[in-house]
Amino acid sequence: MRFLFIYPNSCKFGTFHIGIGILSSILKKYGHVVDLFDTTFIPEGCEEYEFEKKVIEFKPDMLGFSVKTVDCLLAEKLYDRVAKMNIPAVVGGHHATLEPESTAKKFGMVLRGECEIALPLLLDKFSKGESVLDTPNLYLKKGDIFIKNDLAPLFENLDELPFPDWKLFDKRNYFESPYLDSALEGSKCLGVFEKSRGCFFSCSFCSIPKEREIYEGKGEWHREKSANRLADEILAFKELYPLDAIHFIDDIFLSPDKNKMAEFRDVFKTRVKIHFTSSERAERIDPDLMQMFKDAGGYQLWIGIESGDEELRIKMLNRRMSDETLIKAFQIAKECGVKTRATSMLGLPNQS
Ligand code: B12
Repeated sequence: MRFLFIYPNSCKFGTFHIGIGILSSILKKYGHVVDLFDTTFIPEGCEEYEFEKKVIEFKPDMLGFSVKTVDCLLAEKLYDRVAKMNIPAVVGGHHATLEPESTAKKFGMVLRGECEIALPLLLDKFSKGESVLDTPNLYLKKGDIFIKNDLAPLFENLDELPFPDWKLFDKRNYFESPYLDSALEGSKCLGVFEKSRGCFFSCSFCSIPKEREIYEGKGEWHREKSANRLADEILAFKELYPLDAIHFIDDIFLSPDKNKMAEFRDVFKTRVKIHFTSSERAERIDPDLMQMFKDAGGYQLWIGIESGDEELRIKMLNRRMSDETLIKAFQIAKECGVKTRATSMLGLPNQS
C-alpha cells in the first residue's frame, strides 16, 4: 500500500518526529511504500498548494495525519484541499487520542494512542480488502454511530521497537535543529531520541495524565529502553549523519532505578561519547543521579518551574514542589557542573 504521512507542523519548530519515524519503519518492514508531507520548511500560506502537488505525485492509497491540538486547523485545511480525491484518511497523535469524536467526524478514521500495533494491522486489513472495523485503537463514524474499539496493550518492551526512519525527514531537522541552541557550543548535527515513555505525574495543564487514564489496565505505563539498545540506536543514526549532540524528549529522564542510571552512565561514557540535553522534574533530582547524568555526557538539563508563585504552582498547576525544592534542584545541577534551563508559563489565570 502507498501510505503518506502528514506532519502539519504549524509552529515550524524543525525537529525530527519520533512517532512518525517509528511508524514508517514498521510499515516499510511490512512492505508498504511510505512517504511524508512535512510542512516544517514550507512557507506559511503555501502548505495547501504543496500538499495537493505531493498527493498528485505520490498517489497514496491512504493519508495518515499526525495531529497535535495546535496543528488541528492546518490538518483540516490540508485535508479539505484534497477531499475531492476521496482518499481514505486516518488520524493519530495526541489530538486524535484526546478528541477522537470530532476528529473522526472530520477525517473518517482515528487511531488513538500508541499505534505501533494498530496502524500496521489497519493497513493489512485495508490492503486485503477486509473490514477494518475490528482494528484495535480505531474510532470511526459509521452512519449515526461511532465505533469505539478498545486499545491494544501498551508496547511493553521498547527495546523491540525498530529504529526510526530518519531518512524520511529533511536533514535540516538535524543540521538546523532549534535544540542546537541548548547544545554545547559548536555542535552541528543534533538527533532527538526517546529513552523512555510514560510520565507518572499529573500537572493540570498537561494532556499526559488523561492519556494515562485511557491506558488504565493496558500494561506498565512507564517503560525504558535498555542502555545498550539505546546506544545501538544512536550509533545507527551516527552512521547516517555526523551526530555530535543529542536531545532526549523524555518527560522524566533520570531512571527511577539508580542501577539502571548507573548502567546508562557506563554505556554512554564508553560507547556513545556524545553530550546530551534533556528534561527532569525538580523533586526527582538528587546529587547521585545528577552526577551520573553529568558523567554520562549530560550537558544541560531543562527543569520545569512553570510558575514562580508557589501557591499557584501547587494549587492551580498541581505541581507539588516548593520554592525550596526548585532552588535545591538548580543548586545540585550547578554543583555537578550541569547547565540548566528553566521552562515557565506566562499569563496563567489570575496573573497580571
Ligand atoms: C518532543 C515533543 C515536542 C517536540 C517535537 C514534537 C514532534 N516533532 O513530535 C517539540 C519541542 C517541537 C514540541 C512542540 C510542541 N509540543 Co510537544 N511534545 C513532545 C513530547 C515531550 C514527546 C513527543 C514524542 O516524540 N513522543 C514519542 C513518540 C513515539 O510518540 P508520538 O509522537 O506521540 O507518536 C505516537 C502516537 O501519538 C501515534 N501517532 C503519532 N502520529 C501518528 C500518525 C498516525 C497516522 C497514526 C495512526 C498514529 C500516530 O503513534 C506514535 C507511536 O506510538 C510530548 C509529550 C509526550 N510524552 O508524548 C509533547 C506533546 C506532544 N507536545 C505538546 C504540545 C502542546 C506542544 C506544543 C503546542 C507546545 C507549544 N506551546 O508550542 C508544540 C507543538 C509543535 C508541533 N507542531 O509539533 C502536547 C500535545 C497535546 C495535544 N493535545 O496535542 C504534548 C502531549 C505535551 C503535553 N504534555 O501535553 N513538542
